[in-house]
Amino acid sequence: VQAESLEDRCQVSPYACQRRTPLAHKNQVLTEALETMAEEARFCGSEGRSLAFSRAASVLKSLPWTVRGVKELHFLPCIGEHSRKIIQEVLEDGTSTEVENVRQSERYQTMKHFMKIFGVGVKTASQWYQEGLRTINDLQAHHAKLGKAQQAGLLHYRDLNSPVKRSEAEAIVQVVQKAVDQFLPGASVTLTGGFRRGKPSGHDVDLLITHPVEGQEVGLLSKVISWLDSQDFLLYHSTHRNASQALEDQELSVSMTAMDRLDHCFSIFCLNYPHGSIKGGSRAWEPGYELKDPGDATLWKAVRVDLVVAPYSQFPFALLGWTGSRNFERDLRRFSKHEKKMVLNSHTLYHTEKKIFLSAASEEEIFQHLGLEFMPPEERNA
Ligand code: DGT
Ligand code: MG
Repeated sequence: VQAESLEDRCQVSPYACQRRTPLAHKNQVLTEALETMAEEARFCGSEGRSLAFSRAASVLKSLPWTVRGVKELHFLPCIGEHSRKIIQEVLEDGTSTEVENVRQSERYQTMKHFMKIFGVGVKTASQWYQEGLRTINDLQAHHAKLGKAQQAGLLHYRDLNSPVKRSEAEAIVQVVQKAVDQFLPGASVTLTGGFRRGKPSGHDVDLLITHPVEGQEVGLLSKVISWLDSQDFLLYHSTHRNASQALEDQELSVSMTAMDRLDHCFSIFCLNYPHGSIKGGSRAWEPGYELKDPGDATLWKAVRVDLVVAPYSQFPFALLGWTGSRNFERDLRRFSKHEKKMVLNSHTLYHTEKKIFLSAASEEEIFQHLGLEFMPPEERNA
C-alpha cells in the first residue's frame, strides 16, 4: 500500500509545462547541487548532460514535499543515473563530494567568474581559461581582445552583477513608457521575464512593447533607442532584427524558424536615482576599485535591459516566450512538437499536419490550442 501511495504521489509529468512550479520550493539543497552539475556540464560544452541535470532539478522544484530518500526518486521522471547518485550523496551525507569538488575547481570558479561578464559565453570564457587567464585583472591586461559588449560588461561589472530590484525594474518601465509614448501613443510596455513570474529581483529587465493597431509598431524600436540614447539613458545598446541569433541555448533555438524574428535590443541602462544624473566617471571598474565616496553609489546604477517589440497579433506568443523560465519554455516547445505535432515559438503556433497557423488573443488561448491547463506566470518557475 505504501509503495502504491508513493507511486501515486510521484505522478509527475516529464514536461515542465504540465507541472506547477512556484518560486519557493521544498528541495533547495538538492536542486542547488544538481544545478551546479548542470552549470559545470555547460562549461564543458556538454549540452546534453547539462540538460539532464537541469531537468532533474526542475522536477524536484515542482514537488510539494521534501525528498528524504532515494526510494522516492524511483517513480519520478527525468532523474537519470548520475542525478540520482548526486541526490543520494546529499541525502546521506548532507553534501556531495563530486559537487564540492566541482565548486572548488579552478576551472569552474574561473568560468563562472568570466561568464558573469555581459557578452561572455561558454566559448569565450573557456578560450580565456585555456590561454591561462584567471582573473578580471588578467582580462584588463588583454583589453584588445574584448568585443564592444564585453568591454561594456567589464566596465559595469559590479552593477551588472548586483541583483536588479523590482522597484528598479519598474522605474525602467516608466522611462521606456515615456519614450514609447512620444513616438507611438497607445503602445504598451510589459514587464516579462522573471519579474512577471514573481521574482523579487533578477539579473536583467525584460520588456515587451506592442501597439493594438498591427503595423504601427514598425520602426518604433530604433526611434525609442535613439531617444533614450540622446537623453543619456543608455550605456550600451545593440539592436537585432532576429532575436534567435542571440540565443546560445540549442534546445530553445531548435524550434525557432525563419519566422522567429522580433525587433530586439540588448542594452545597458543608466538608471538615475532622484538626485543624480551623472554618467561615466568614478563608477567604472578598475582593479582593486572601491567606492571612495559611498554617496556616489546612490546616484546611478547600470542595469541590463532587453527590449523586444512584437506586432499585436504575435503579442501573446512573445509574452509567453519571454516570460520563461527557460526550462518551462524549452518543455513547452518540446511538448508542442512531440505531443501535438505543433511548432511553437515567440511569434506563432503552427500545426505541422494540418499545415495551419493557430492564432491566439491571449496566453490562455495558446494553452488551449495545446490542450494544456493554463499555468499562471507565478507557477512557471521550472
Ligand atoms: P533573470 O533575468 O535571471 O532574473 O531570469 P529570467 O527568467 O528573466 O531569465 P532571462 O532574462 O534570461 O530570460 C527570460 C526569458 O526570455 C527566457 O525564458 C527566455 C527568453 N529569452 C531570453 N533571451 C532570449 C533571446 O535572445 N531570444 C528569445 N527568443 N528568447 C529569449
Ligand atoms: Mg530576465
